[in-house]
Amino acid sequence: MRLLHIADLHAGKTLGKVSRNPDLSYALDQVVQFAKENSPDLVLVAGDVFDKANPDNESKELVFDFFLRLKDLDLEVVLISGNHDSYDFMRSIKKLSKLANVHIYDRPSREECIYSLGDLKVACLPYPSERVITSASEEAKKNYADLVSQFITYLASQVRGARYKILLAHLFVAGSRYTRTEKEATITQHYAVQPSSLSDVFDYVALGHVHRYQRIENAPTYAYYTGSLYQLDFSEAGDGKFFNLVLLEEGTPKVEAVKVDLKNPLKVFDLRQNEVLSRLEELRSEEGYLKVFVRVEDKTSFPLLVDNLREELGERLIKIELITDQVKPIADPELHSKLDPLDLYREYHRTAYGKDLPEDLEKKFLELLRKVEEGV
Ligand SMILES: [Mn+2]
Repeated sequence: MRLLHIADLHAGKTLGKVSRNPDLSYALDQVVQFAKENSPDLVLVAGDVFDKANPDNESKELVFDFFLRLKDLDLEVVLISGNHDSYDFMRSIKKLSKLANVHIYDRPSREECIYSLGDLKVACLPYPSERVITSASEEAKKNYADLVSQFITYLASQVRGARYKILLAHLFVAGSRYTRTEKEATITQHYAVQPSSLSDVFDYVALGHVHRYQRIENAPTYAYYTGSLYQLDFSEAGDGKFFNLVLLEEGTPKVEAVKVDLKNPLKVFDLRQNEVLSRLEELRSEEGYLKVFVRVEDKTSFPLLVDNLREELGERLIKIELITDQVKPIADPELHSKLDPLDLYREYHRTAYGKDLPEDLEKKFLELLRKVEEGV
């Protein structure tokens, strides 16, 4: 049995004013071409199909065309919602998508969670939002990660007896290395599911959510994030992009990472003000989209410099950020994003107002954070 595992398409993603749909389209062409040449039995799509809860028409057309091209190859597709997808939107296209052999699991459900194909059973865990996972459990007092773990145990019990068993899930597993584009609040430790929760009942765990390709080393089975299909924003600059071909046979599965060619690689440059002009030629010859940090020594000439860069690089220049002594860049963005949002806010409050965050403000902040989390 051969499976393709892809994740985090984020159709409708923009970078500044630039649509990334051409980048996605270019990546999906490669998935279709690979499927044509390798004839898998099934494609697993591990969530975040759309970047926004209400996808624009162009993004819908791109995704639906992808479905139809896979159908033309006689492929079955199993797809789950990610945290960027709207449960209700995914539900609204569920029945129609079935005509294209695309089987959508729009929200976590104990009743509708298993997809079967011959000897294979796929247990589906769409992004478990706190609201849904709490109401899906009899023991609402447990913490989020425990509830998700319990849900996975339930899913494992539902696939027993099948020859091949897969878990398809959109969630954050503790210890995985992430970039900054997964939506900050969903990747904090409160939401981290332990690798040990990924039951060894499953032959393979197809994960979505974290955008960097990786195997979960401490999991009791073969568990992979395949990551986003193209570099979504500058925190992913330099990252290689992949999807997996998984061969299930007796014994251990064989996993092959298939590298995706990028239409517009993202690049970050960090320049001193006085070297900008001398390096213009180099910047001009770069392909893809650019972000340029300029370390400013003389603020008065900065506007002219910006004009110059924009004129030379056109729309490939997505962002210019100036760095002065007053505003220091964050030295290690990864380190910073590992902090809990509440900790970051507390730190901000201390720096900005010189005192600790008052209790009522903390309460209000957590309330808002929860609303953002649940996409209200
Ligand atoms: Mn994502």
